[in-house]
Amino acid sequence: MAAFPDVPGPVPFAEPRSRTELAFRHYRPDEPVEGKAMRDHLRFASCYWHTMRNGLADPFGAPTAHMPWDDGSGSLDNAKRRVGVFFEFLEKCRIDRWCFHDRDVAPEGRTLAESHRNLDALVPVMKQAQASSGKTLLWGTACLFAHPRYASGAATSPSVSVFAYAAAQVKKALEVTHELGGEGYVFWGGREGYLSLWNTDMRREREHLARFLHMAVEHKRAIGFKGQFYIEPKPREPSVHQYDSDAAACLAFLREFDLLPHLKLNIETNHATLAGHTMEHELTVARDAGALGSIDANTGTEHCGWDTDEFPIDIRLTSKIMLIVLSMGGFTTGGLNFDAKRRRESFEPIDLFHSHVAGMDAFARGLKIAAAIRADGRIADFVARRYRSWDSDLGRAVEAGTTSLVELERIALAAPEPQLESGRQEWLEAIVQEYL
Ligand code: XUL
Ligand code: CO
Repeated sequence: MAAFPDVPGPVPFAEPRSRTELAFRHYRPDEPVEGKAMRDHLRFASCYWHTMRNGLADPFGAPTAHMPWDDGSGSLDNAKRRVGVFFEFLEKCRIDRWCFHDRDVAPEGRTLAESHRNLDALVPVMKQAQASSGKTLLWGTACLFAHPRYASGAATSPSVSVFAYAAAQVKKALEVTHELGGEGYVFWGGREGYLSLWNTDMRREREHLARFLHMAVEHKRAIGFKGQFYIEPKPREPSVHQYDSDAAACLAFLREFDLLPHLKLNIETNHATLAGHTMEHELTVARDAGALGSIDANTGTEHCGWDTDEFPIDIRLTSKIMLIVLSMGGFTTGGLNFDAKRRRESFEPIDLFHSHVAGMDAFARGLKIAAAIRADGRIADFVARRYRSWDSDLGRAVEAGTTSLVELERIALAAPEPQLESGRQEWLEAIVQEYL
């Protein structure tokens, strides 16, 4: 029996101003933009945790989501049934990829061995679902933050036994991701930080986290997993401070511990907001280091201070994101994973469709707007012109490191007062506005 009887087949396509309730108005998977199909630019993924496992509870109230397919038990049968529902959703929503945590798909057992067995029982079911649908795994990960044993961290726990447990969990999750043909694997350190420095040895904890990641790199090699590793920056919530607090902090950490060749960044919009940055700042920092790998596509309520994981439906945001993605030549292993949940009041199963379709259409528009801004060319030309003095002999000498303060003093003493040109910010913003 279909889990979503109200959506009989794949969500239809409609004209932008059509009154059809559920339809794609802008996303056309096969339509080319800059010579590449939209689906290959956007590489959408839906995440198992929000789509299948989030009952929409909040810190003040019970779950509200209607999930008629879910009996609420922690049984393997229930877990297996959810896989079918999820893949029916992916199919009908025209989403090509998915992401999961180990504990989203299989219940935590009473022992680690039992948890491993539970996961093993789900692997053939997920494999079969992928094979028969053609859907693929964008990335897998391990949940190292929900269970009470991780209250003080996983790879940064004061207890080496907890560290070992987390290592075992990651080993297994890596193997399962490999088995499912995953294109990547994410490390998000929800508890890898501290609640108080009074009880924390930060130096040791950061070194332990680096050791942990190096061991994961070694195990990846050992099992022949070719997927991309990502680290996902987030400053706080649940911790007061997380060691992977923003893109720049992640890059510094990776460089300090010789991990930069092995990990790229998975940047999430709402995490950028919590870090006090814009999404385009975080993406630019990562891109310029050659480390922009993938995106958790969501948004938050500005100034609210919580990771509200809302669907990204603002075309100004999606256009800015796609400008940066296009500027680096597109994703390779990464994609746009909707790490997003419906609002607590949008509790009907069909709201899963409305939310994803709205996000997908917003990104389809963002992609087209970004391509139009690039074709217009005025913004890129302006930026290139703004730096043109650096293309002179003097500029090249500074950039190449072949001059000195002594020589620059000689030049500056002989030159007239430097003249600046306008930054034209409002003119540039008005150009963007024309395309929105
Ligand atoms: C939490 C978050 C995670 C990671 C994967 O804020 O974003 O869901 O994406 O663990
Ligand atoms: Co995320």
